[in-house]
Amino acid sequence: MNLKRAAAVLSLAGGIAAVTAGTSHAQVAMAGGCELRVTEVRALDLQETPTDEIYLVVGDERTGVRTFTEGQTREATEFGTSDQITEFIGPGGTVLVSVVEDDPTADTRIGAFSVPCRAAATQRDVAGAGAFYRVSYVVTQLP
Ligand SMILES: [Ca+2]
Ligand SMILES: [Ca+2]
Repeated sequence: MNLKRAAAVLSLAGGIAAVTAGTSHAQVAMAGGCELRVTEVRALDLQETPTDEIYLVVGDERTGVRTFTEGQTREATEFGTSDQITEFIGPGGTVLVSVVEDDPTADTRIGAFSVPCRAAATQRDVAGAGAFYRVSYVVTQLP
């Protein structure tokens, strides 16, 4: 095989690979990754009385602290900036969301859950240290 022909074959192979990837919806969706946005936090059972001081850790971002009374629901936007409550999830990756109760000395970690790169609008229960929280979130697949 001469070089010119080899180049033509390689080019053809590359073209086929590109078309194959283009027709596979799953691969295209994976390629862009996902955006996770926390939307709402609800206190079903407090860790302390009369209020909890709660912050979230979304990926590598920590939000501000907000107080909760039992049964209270807060929009995630109340916790801080858009950057603090959204996080990029790499293709095939996951992002950890933690619910933490703020204390003067050592904070109380109520629990955490892992969010995969898969389109969803759902909620997860986070229970621990005598407390019970419900976190709602949306995962959007990026183009
Ligand atoms: Ca506290
Ligand atoms: Ca505590």
